Amino acid sequence: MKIHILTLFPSFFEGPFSCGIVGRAREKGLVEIRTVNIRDFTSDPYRSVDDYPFGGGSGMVMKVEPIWRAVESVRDGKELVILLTPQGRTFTQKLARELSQCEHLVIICGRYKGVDERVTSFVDMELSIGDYVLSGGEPAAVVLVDAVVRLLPGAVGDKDSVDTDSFERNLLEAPLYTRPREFMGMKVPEILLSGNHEEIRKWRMKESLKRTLERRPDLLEHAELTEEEKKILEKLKEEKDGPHSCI
Ligand code: 9D3
Repeated sequence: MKIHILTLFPSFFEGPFSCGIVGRAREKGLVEIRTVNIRDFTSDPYRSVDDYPFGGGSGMVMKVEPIWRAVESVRDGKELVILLTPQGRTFTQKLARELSQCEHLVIICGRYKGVDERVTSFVDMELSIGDYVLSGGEPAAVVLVDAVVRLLPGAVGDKDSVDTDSFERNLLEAPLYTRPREFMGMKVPEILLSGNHEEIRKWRMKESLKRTLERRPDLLEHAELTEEEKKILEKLKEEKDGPHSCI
């Protein structure tokens, strides 16, 4: 996969893309990530990338021509052009999976108040990473690239840990423990020390469903549960709003 990131702050990405799974995926040649400085595509002596908004108002707007030229400079006919904007559709694990099938992603990071509306005429997709205000598209690009690159075959050592990731199944995971067996009086659940793999599997399934029901009931609407999971969930729901809560 090839990824181009169009930005006014190429150095923003030096750390995040050299470390961890993304850094290793680059070293292995699974992905080629390049930053493109939008300022290199200005044509005036001041190299201006922004200007005042027509119609007035506070703040500056990113100009359309430098962004257009920067996109043109990386086109290969296979690109999917993404604009990161708080007004885009929300990025999800499902979309990460779809984007991981693309040959070439071109990601435009906005700054200031936003980009000239005409940029949307040459982008394929507008994405947000969630309902909070960032100061630019760069941190969102780091999130998007991380979520996509770790799905590339060979990026994560243990394939299983990708498949069973909580959002791949719309379920939160069961609690995890490692040594020591006791910490400040808090003991690791006996079942996990028992060596009984079938009982451990059932315990994890129940804890996973319990957590999801308590913390993210919205996820359960999209979860595809096995018959075994459905039975456990029904029991958990009964326990939750059973006879005790009927007033
Ligand atoms: C709050 C009103 N605006 C600021 C004057 C709009 C605005 C424009 C640009 C708010 C933030 C930004 C910069 N953010 C992004 O470019 C961005 C973003 C985000 O802020 N939240 C979640 N996802 C994304 S993707 C790009």
